[in-house]
Amino acid sequence: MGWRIETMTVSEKPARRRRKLWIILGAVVIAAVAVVGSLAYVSNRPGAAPLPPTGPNVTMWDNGFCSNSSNCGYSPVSKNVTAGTALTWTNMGGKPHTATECVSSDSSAACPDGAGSNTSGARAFDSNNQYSDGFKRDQQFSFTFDLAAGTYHYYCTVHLFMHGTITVQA
Ligand SMILES: [Cu+2]
Repeated sequence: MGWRIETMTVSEKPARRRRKLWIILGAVVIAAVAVVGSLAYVSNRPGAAPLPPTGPNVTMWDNGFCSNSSNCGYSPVSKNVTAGTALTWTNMGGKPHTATECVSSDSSAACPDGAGSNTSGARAFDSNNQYSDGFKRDQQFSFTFDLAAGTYHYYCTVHLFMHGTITVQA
């Protein structure tokens, strides 16, 4: 009699405990998938580009994340200036960004349209010369466009999908 009771408690308890462990494990997996999924959603959700600033200015923006061209970039993307104008980029986002002029050795991901009007092979402007790892919120970078008329492509070396152009007019 005592022997039968002992086998029952020994054989039933671990099975119930194992089922409970599987339920807990399942809940943990579901919670982890939910957390990863919502993080992926938040980091990839599109944001609205701010209105372009007035004057010779370009805003760099992001919505706290910068994962594709729909949630960060330059505003305006294309800017016209007359030759000799000093143009200022201001980072209004939460991520570091750069304004790096395209040269022919850049990858097609960074500069899909090539180097544009810069045929020298050396960058006409690059904010990395002033801020080595991109400049941060409220920091600024200026460059005086004493360049030949034409369109100059640039990108962000931190986020290769951030593209912009400055067109210098005589
Ligand atoms: Cu960037």
